[in-house]
Amino acid sequence: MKVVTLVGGVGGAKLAYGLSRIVPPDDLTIIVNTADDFWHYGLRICPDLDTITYTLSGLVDPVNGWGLAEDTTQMLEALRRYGEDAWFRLGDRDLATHLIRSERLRNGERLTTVTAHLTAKLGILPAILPMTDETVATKVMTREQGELDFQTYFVRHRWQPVVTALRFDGLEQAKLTSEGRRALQQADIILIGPSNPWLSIDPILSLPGVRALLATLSIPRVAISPIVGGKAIKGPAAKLMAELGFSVSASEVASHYGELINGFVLDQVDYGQYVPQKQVLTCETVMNSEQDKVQLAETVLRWIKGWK
Ligand code: FO1
Repeated sequence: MKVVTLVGGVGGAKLAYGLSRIVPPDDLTIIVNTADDFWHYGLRICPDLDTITYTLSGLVDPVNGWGLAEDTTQMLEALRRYGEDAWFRLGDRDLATHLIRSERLRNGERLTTVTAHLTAKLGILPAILPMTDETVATKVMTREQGELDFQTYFVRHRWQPVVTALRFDGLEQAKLTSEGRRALQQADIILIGPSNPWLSIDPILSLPGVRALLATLSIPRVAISPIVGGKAIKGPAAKLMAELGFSVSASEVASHYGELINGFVLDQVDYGQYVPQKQVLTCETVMNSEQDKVQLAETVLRWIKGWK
């Protein structure tokens, strides 16, 4: 059973971790949002790729859900000595990832092969694929500050400005990688992780040809809601939905994906929500422990395998 999962940051990483414990590595492909990526002090930072990589390798900071566990901040302190704001918290050990990646990208390597190198060195067996090798950058139009780069909105302003619109710069020139395309074409199951639909999953789905490709695949295409009991498990999904004029509910997430999905997983606290024209699984979706992650992956895959 070949499983492809589309994911963003922390929520998606937890599902990917659960899947990696139960799906043979050759049968699992993780396609990751790269529209959060940016250049910072000459370094190429790919937060979602790194969150997935650190989570699967067991190195992730368990408190933040991103960055490396027990990392230190001496570099940031040194930056501040020069009067720098140092608003983006790059840990000292985390820097190694960005140094290697930036050097290799500058030498003309694709982000796909750089990521394969980094993940292999950390002992990760499933394929972790950036959605594209080209640059796509989320731009956030806000009421207070006009248009902001994604990390400026998300980290510097702690996602407090009111969002009026989103756009993905560079999307028209970007393409899904050949590896990602092949994985989707050979997939038996596609799972959209409990990541932010607007910020993390839409950039992947909006790459030229991706929605059309998914529509040709007569296989289970299932999304897991990141909205539980009218709240986001983590991050700005609920606030953003309200600001963009949507009701904040799991069923609204299902209708956002529309016909791209034919199955939807919502949390047991949302039991009974109206999700038309899809197979629906209601179960515990909040992943705190390692066991929760494996259990959600197992429950969802078992349910899908039972589809008629
Ligand atoms: N998120 C924060 O909220 N504050 C940070 O200072 C921060 C630093 C950071 C450094 C490396 C990295 O890989 C991720 C980092 N993140 C930080 C997380 C990340 O920027 C966001 O969670 C994602 O872009 C949203 O998915």
